[in-house]
Amino acid sequence: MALKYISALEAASLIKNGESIGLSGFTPAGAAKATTKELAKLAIAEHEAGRPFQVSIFTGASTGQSTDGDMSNAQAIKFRAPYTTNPDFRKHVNQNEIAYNDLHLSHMAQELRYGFYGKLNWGILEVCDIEEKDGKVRAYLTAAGGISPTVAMLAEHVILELNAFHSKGAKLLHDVYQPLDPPYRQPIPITKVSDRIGKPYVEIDPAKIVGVVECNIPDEARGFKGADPITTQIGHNTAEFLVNDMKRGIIPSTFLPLQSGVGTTANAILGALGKDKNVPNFNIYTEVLQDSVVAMMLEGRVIDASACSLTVTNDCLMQVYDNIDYFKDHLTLRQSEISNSPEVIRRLGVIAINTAIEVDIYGNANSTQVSGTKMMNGIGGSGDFERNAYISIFTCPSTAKGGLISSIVPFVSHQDHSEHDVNVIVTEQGVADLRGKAPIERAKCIIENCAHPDYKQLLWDYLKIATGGHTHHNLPAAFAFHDTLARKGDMHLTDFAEYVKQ
Ligand code: 0RQ
Repeated sequence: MALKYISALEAASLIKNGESIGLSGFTPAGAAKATTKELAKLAIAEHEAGRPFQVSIFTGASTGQSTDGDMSNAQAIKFRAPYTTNPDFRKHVNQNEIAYNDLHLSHMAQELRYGFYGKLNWGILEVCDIEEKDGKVRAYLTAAGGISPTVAMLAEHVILELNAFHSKGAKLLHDVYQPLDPPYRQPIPITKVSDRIGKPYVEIDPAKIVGVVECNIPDEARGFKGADPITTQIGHNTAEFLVNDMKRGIIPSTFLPLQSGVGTTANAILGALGKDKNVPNFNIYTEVLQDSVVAMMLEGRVIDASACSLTVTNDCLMQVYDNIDYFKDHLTLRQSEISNSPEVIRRLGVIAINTAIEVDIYGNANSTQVSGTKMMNGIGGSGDFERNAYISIFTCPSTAKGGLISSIVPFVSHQDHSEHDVNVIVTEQGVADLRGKAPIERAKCIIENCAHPDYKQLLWDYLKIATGGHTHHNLPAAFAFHDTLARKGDMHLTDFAEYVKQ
């Protein structure tokens, strides 16, 4: 059966108001983008003609400007899951215009299959190559595994974006594997980072494919700000902590695979670990591979890596494609439900390092909501990894916004990770090792080691007025830091007397 080639505009025109779309990709890496860019324009035209036009969008994680940005600016997204980093999308979510469901990334594909979100009308997959064999179409993915096999299986209609920007060599990186659903699910047979357990392509019923859109569009992943003295110090503190744990025999001398989240701090930590001569060459089992890891792989510092996406700058992506003979043996791209699988993370003993917006004195962490109400990015895979890690580490600078905000607070204003899932907190001030500590000991350890000197006394003062049983709090004053920030613009000005009857 010959596949039909259509334009991105023709593809977009097929999608109707109220329908749901599943996209390839994980972060902007490998995200289908030609069709949604046209869809955003069509939505604007529909709105100008007085007709409603909104769709639901599901992907592996976030996407780039062509989908999350342009579509949200066009008021064309009704519902979106599971993650985003786009500033335009963030603005519309925080204006309450989009129903955004922020969920653990390992859950997305299976929840679609379980039917939690109803019918999936469209699947749009970005591919680097297409083959027809044995009556099936083999679609070769580009820079990410995402939820593509699930999308291809569930969608009524499929559009393939054949993006010539990606090298066909990308197909050598993929291990496509979709587990069966309960009660038939089997153990995922990954016992080391480099294991491959699936096929290099997504198999699709050709009858579903309505068209192939040829395009040549760069990936929309952005670079991160370079390391500054604070993130560099967090990196050093984290590396030193892990080396000590290795010397004490807690981490085996062969080391354990590392996961590191997204962002400036995450990049700096990996950079510091790479430079620390006490850390042996190591493996990475993560969801998002950033530029710093690709560089370390080329140096042989990182031996094998498994990820869901190559969320790298386009220069870095080209470096991978140019050295594909090396990377095909050392780098594996997987589906998000495998890269982030609790089962595999716990089996491999992954050390998880993610960044929090704020943490409280007991170790609860907020990764997503500024001041408890404004969405930043989403939980991403941080919960998948931290909950199941060998050692669960959260990092953050001790202050934000030039010192007006303390990242260590009496009580988190939103909770993504509970104290039960957090072993260690690292700021540029130091390291709080919370393992084996009761709540009050945790509070003292965090204030002493992680809080900024400007905020230490205020936090000690809070502990003095906090009472109770096992965990001490003063509920009227628990959000005094946040309330003071909202009223006076500076957490330094917190006065507990305003909250507590003397
Ligand atoms: O704001 O952009 O206006 O300057 O938050 O903070 O310091 O640049 O740090 O790039 O490491 O991001 C938690 C957002 C940190 C990220 C978060 C403001 C700060 C700045 C960004 P500006 P930095 P980073 C894998 C794992 C959740 C998902 C996750 C994240 C902006 O790490 O998205 O871990 N994590 N996924 O000023 C108010 C505070 C603040 C604050 C920072 N306490 N109050 N604003 N900021 N702390 C990825 C995937 O799953 C795909």
